[in-house]
Amino acid sequence: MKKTTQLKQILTSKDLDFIMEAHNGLSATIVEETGFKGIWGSGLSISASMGVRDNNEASWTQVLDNLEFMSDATSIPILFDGDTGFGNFNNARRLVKKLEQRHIAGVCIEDKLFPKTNSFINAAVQPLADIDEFSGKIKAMKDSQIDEDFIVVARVEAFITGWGLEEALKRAEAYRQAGADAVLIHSKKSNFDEITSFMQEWANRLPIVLVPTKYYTTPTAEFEKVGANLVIWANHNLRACIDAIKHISEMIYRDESIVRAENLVAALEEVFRLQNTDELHLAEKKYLPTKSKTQQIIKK
Ligand code: SPV
Ligand code: MG
Repeated sequence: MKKTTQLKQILTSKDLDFIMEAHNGLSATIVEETGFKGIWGSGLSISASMGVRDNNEASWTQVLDNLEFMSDATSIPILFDGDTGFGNFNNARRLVKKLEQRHIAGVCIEDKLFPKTNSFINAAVQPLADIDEFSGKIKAMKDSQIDEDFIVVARVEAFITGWGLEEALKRAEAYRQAGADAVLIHSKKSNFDEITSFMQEWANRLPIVLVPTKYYTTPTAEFEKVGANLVIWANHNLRACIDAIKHISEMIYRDESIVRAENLVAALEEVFRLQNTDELHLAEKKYLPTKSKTQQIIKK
């Protein structure tokens, strides 16, 4: 099944589904192997793994190149964190074109201004996009997609920037009318109150996506109870890498030896397996001349 259709089904099915952050081809491969139905192409994680900030410091084509590796390595859909769409409606619709060419299943855009800042940094002073301008951007994106199943998720940042329920609902409804396939309602609170109040009023008008990074102690059953469709585990693979790399680097630095580290890291064979090295061996047998033939050519 097409990746776009897979993501559409994940979003529209009655069951609550989960997608997991990845930030390069390797982590995307592992997310798929683990059993997740989809991948979150996190802006925070991709930028952090590039050693830059989540402020659109990496150009959108640099991010796209990274996404292409993720997409090539996997067969489950990627929902890409498209930040604010990298400009106005015109940049955003070109983004859709380029994502479709790379078999990315959908994109999420947030109603803030370019260059964006991560929602958990100085959120109260972050300006929101004009509703009409952002709605036009969504319309342009939906009008430009070639695959009818390509997904555009509209992310509402009203709660993040300190606005209330009324503003969040007004924005979500405007984006629904503009053609968004789903709404991501974001909250930086450590409890689930804002989301619960939103969900009561929203009443299933469109599929809802949640990112429980800050309200992570809320039991998953609550997400189901309020009728959410998709949960994004947004950054734990990146954070796991940071801890693992720190731990091993410090150990090897102190020991001036890799003896202790050897059994604490993945075996080299596992690296080769994740790279699908066996496939190349089989292809070499099929496509490269056999040794004896090569030797004959060299002799001649
Ligand atoms: C990301 O993963 O980049 C997100 C989610 O946008 S969050 O950082 O929680 O805002
Ligand atoms: Mg992001």
